[in-house]
Amino acid sequence: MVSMVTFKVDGMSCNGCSGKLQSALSNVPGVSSAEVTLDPGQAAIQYDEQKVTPVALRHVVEDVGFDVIA
Ligand code: 9UX
Repeated sequence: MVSMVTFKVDGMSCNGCSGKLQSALSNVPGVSSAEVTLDPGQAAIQYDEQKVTPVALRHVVEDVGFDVIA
């Protein structure tokens, strides 16, 4: 099943930031769509729940250098 998750993302300060996060998320196996906006700092991700989890996606955001906030 394809599911969608939206994260609030803290720490992005220019379009390069949102671009590289969108790229990183788009390249994760199981992700079919990732749309990242700078203002508001947000990532909307469609993913195959049999291939990847929200926790793993959150780790991708953190590995790129940003924070997922509540
Ligand atoms: Mo912009 Mo972000 O120069 O990681 S790319 S601050």
